[in-house]
Amino acid sequence: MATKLHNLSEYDFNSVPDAAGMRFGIVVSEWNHTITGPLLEGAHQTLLKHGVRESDILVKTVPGSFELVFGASQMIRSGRVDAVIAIGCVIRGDTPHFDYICEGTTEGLARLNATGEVPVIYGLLTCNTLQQAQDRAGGSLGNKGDECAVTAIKMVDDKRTL
Ligand code: DLZ
Repeated sequence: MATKLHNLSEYDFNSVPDAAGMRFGIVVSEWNHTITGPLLEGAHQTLLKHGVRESDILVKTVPGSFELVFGASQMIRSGRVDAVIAIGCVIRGDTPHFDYICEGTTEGLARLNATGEVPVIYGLLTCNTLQQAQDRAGGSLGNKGDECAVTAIKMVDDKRTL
């Protein structure tokens, strides 16, 4: 896809609704924490920048990306969040494991999105190399966490205005 043509952290600040009063959950994978840490930080800071209160951001860690679906589902069931951002990073290895984790996680998050009341934002990096992940976690292509936070705010606003 064309992330190379688009910096993940660049957006029109004024096009993002005021997020004061909105509540967000961030579920983040411990696997590849050198990548998911900066993604979490990006999402967190961007939410604050748009008026979200610190106390309205709930952060939970899960062991790996495959567990993001369950983590997001639990956050939704808690009734404490208006949107969930799921953050993970899968890096291709020598076996087909990569494909199964990517597929299972993506399918699970999509299912939550389609059937639920709460939007789930897709912050899963699926990379062939560590360098590709670093480029998207605050490196040369920006930070996917920033993009996810902006998307989450827009989705909560959309839901309120629809
Ligand atoms: C097992 C595994 C592997 C090999 N690679 C990754 C990865 O690159 N990124 C990631 O988030 N998780 C990985 N995992 C862990 C799985 O997501 C999951 O936690 C385990 O299979 C247990 O369900």
